[in-house]
Amino acid sequence: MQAFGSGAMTNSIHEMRDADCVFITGSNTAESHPVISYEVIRAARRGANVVIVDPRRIPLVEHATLFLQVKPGTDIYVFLAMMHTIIREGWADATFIAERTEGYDEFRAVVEEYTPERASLMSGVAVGDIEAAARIYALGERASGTSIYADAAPENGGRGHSTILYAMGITQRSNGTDLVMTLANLAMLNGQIGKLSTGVNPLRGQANVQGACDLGCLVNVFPGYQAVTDAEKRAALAAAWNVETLPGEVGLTVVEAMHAASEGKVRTVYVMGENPMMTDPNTNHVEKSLRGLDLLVVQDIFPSETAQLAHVILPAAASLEKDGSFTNTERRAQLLNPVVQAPGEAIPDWQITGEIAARFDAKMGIERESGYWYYNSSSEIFDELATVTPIYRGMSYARLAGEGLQWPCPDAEHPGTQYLHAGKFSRGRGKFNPVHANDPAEQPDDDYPLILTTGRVLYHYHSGTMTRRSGPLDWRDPGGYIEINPVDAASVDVQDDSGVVVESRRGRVLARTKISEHVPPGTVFLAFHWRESPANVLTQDFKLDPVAKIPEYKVCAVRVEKV
Ligand SMILES: Nc1nc2c(c(=O)[nH]1)N[C@H]1C(S)=C(S)[C@@H](COP(=O)(O)OP(=O)(O)OC[C@H]3O[C@@H](n4cnc5c(=O)[nH]c(N)nc54)[C@H](O)[C@@H]3O)O[C@H]1N2
Ligand SMILES: Nc1nc2c(c(=O)[nH]1)N[C@H]1C(S)=C(S)[C@@H](COP(=O)(O)OP(=O)(O)OC[C@H]3O[C@@H](n4cnc5c(=O)[nH]c(N)nc54)[C@H](O)[C@@H]3O)O[C@H]1N2
Ligand SMILES: [Mo]
Repeated sequence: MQAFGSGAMTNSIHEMRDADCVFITGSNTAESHPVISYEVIRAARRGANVVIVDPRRIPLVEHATLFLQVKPGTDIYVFLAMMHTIIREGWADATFIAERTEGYDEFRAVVEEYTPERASLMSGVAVGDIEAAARIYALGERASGTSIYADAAPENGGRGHSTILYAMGITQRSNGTDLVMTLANLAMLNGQIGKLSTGVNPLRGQANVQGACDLGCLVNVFPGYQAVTDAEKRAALAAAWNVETLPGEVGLTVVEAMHAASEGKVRTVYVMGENPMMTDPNTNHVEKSLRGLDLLVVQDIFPSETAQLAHVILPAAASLEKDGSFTNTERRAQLLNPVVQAPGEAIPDWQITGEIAARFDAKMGIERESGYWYYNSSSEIFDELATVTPIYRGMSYARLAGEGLQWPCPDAEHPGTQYLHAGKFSRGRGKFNPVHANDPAEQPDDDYPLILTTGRVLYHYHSGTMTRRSGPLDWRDPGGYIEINPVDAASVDVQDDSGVVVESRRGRVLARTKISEHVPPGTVFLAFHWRESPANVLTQDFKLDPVAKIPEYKVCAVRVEKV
């Protein structure tokens, strides 16, 4: 948003297969986005270079032409050194920088300080690999074959198309915002944006997380990313919704709300489709916060760990039991159709919310006309969304039938937008943000000598409320293990499948070991799916990213001991 004026995947999924270089960092694409990883493998088979920067030897490394195995939390030195090299070698796209961007000189002065030698010392990656990654990405070099893009031909300047994919390894960090801006800088430096098979592509997680953000399920914006602090936008929305005023203060993010609850400043929490007892950082603190509330409401499809603490549980229908729309990672809104009946008293979330809102109205003497509050169907809600959300304005259920539409889609004739920033950035000129390196908030020391990194595995989903009820998935991956390098296993004196205690400054969990060369020495990996070995008992919530307020799930310090 700060660099380009729009915070979403710039390009589309199917374009990846035609890229000349795919640069992946902080995304375990084959396990977290398997279908998207097929596009990466297609690109590799067609001769593209696949460059991966990640602390773990993830499955897609098998298809990579270059793998930079960084120490957790040190990738920013590598990105800065890549840009240092690109400028030094004259590989930058001077025309693009001059015509389409601003802030270059200040940015360049910062990058000057980050040599490949310094990055190598910090990250453990060889200087030659950093320089090779810089060249391949900047010039869009292929491993073999010729580009399908005419502007990549040698007689036309010869720069191939490079695309960046990233996910939680970049954002779940105490300097996550800086890291995202660094990747945006990298793309602009080489003009690798605003064209097919290029861009900066955050792979979104939950099926409808992009849609939830687009609709204003964030603490600082109304639908369509209209700032709550913008008085003009607030007034326009108040008029559309037929109310006198709308709140203009930015709210609390999830982790901030848990802190406010433990300080007694938040007294009621209404949780809808989240399981913070498993997925928020520092579980012991979360539990204390939730237990101290006057009222905890949990609206879920299953009795989750969080629901166990609730005063009121509202049973919701699952995604396959209701209609509605999902907006996926490539900004594509698609219709959802019920295929099974909801069990028992479960009803769709919008109807539960509508029933509650109607009761507030009733208290104030306002009678509802029909349906759930003001709505009779999810399609009516969508129509209202379209009227108040410029990027969705041209959409309706009728138009979403079939393949759906990609925003921005400003009017009823607009075909939707496959890739953003063609010719011009959403904010006008792209902005280079000068960003310095920063280290993780918690570093290993004598008491807690190992780095714990957390994340996902292919067969399970988050807190496991859904996937761990499935026999076949449990058979494929029964879980509860921590990945540890043979070197560290030897120093802790454990074999494969030994019982260990993993302890951080926040708490301790029991786990089984899985000895693996996929993690480098000094780093252990624990997925956060296992209620018997809950990773978030260990993670820290004291230092958040200053802008996004995301916790540093990817780096904290632990010790491992045999039991
Ligand atoms: N099977 C499965 N798929 C899922 C999910 C699931 O639970 N299960 N969840 C969905 C959701 S909501 C999301 S957000 C996505 C998340 O998708 P990903 O972000 O791909 O998932 P993570 O396992 O968190 O992996 C992050 C990657 O970052 C790497 N990493 C760790 N530390 C660092 C670092 O310091 N620097 C860099 N550059 N990389 C680092 C890890 O080794 C890992 O490869 O997955 C979605 N897909
Ligand atoms: N250590 C560590 N922690 C992490 C992460 C990490 O990488 N490491 N990743 C973070 C990320 S990216 C994410 S997205 C979060 C995920 O965190 P959560 O969203 O808390 O995890 P889920 O298990 O997906 O929980 C969703 C809940 O919604 C319920 N549910 C499913 N469908 C519906 C529905 O239609 N309606 C309602 N009302 N409920 C429904 C499920 O049963 C479940 O209880 O975890 C975060 N936590
Ligand atoms: Mo996520």
